[in-house]
Amino acid sequence: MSFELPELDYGYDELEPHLDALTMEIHHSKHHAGYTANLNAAIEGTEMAGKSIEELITEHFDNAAVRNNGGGYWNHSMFWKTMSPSGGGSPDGEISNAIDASFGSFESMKEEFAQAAMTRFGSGWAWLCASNGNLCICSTPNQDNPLMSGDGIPLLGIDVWEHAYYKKFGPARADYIDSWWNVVDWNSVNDNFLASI
Ligand code: MN3
Repeated sequence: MSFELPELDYGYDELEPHLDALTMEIHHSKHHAGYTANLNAAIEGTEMAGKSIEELITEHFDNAAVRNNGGGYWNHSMFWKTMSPSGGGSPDGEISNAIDASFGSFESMKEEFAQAAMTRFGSGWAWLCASNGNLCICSTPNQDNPLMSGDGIPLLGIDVWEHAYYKKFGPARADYIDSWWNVVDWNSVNDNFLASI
């Protein structure tokens, strides 16, 4: 069994003007496709073939090809699912209550999340996670994620590799983060939260 590049639920241009179509196309059809192909190459013909992506990235963390490409596969698959042309605004439902309980307010959570994304040196991700009944924020380098370390179950993540924003925003990572909130699909984040508890 091999992994397939997941299709997006929207067109490359449908997150405009917040995320540009060219970046979306390259990010999905080149970067994510590359992680997918390299992951398949790393596991083909080994005892790892047939394992779930979660099993691969947690049980074979010490295998650099699986860690990097499996992480890239998992992280981007979640990233696309938690964005939508109809996204943005503020959450409601269970995830909203959980955010208020853990951070005091939605605005406080956004500030802490943006800080984690801004201070991730070099390439990586910032995450909103569920952990032991609370929500928490962290960041990881490269294509690592909190599943690998057991630090939490990711509910939402932002890719802060330069390939995610440089064409439109140049070095202005803060502007990319500001813009990205406009496409976050809180219904999807809420679904991830409900699945985590
Ligand atoms: Mn990426």
